[in-house]
Amino acid sequence: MSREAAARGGPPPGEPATPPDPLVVRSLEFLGPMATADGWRPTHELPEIAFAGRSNVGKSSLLNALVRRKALARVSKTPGRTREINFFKVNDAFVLADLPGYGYARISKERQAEWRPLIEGFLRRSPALRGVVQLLDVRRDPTEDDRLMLDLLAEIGVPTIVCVTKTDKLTKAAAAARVREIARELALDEDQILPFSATTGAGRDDLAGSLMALLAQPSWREE
Ligand SMILES: Nc1nc2c(ncn2[C@@H]2O[C@H](COP(=O)(O)OP(=O)(O)OP(=O)(O)O)[C@@H](O)[C@H]2O)c(=O)[nH]1
Ligand SMILES: [Mg+2]
Repeated sequence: MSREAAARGGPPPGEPATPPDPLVVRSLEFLGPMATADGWRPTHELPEIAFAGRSNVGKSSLLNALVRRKALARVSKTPGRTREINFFKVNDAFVLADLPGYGYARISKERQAEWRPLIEGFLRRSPALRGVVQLLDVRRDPTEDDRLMLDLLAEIGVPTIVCVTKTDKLTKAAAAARVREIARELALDEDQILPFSATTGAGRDDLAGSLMALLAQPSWREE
């Protein structure tokens, strides 16, 4: 907005007002990885938000889009590679945790089940955890692992935001139809699901706004 427009209290007639960015990133720091349920993890006093989803669903890409960095979190062409929980501190105010992806079909059953103790241990024991963003691919039906994960989140009682990724792969109408379908399959309300694309940035500000609102609430663990 120009200085003149600001002085008038708004944009010129006919020009849409740009809403303020809910998350302006001033500083970012990689805090390190947690590799096992009882292993090292960064200690801090800040609230944490974790990002969960099937391998290759786009967790690292979503994190990068959220903080507007090209390569904060590693984006893999080879799914199933991230075996640790990676922690990133934002604005000295909160911490984002990139969880390892689950359910990659081409790794052994044994390694497929590896995610459970690490992710479950983290979710149950991290004192600062304030919420989880659960990612689902807009083009796919939720898998058995997705349901296990959502059941686990519900059982623990952590506030959860469901985000459908890669909406750029479908037309607007097809994406909206898929959101309705996924909501029906998971018995969720349609407006509990946030559409997102790391490629176009669609949904980035909505997600950022939801996260800031979540972070502003008292921890559900202390209720
Ligand atoms: N078109 C499109 N491609 C995407 C989007 N998000 C991620 N991808 C692609 O999907 C692949 C996997 O993305 P990642 O962000 O590495 O997925 P991840 O969930 O972190 O995967 P793991 O770490 O293996 O669990 C990459 O090739 C990305 O470029 C999106 O919004 N649109
Ligand atoms: Mg990743």
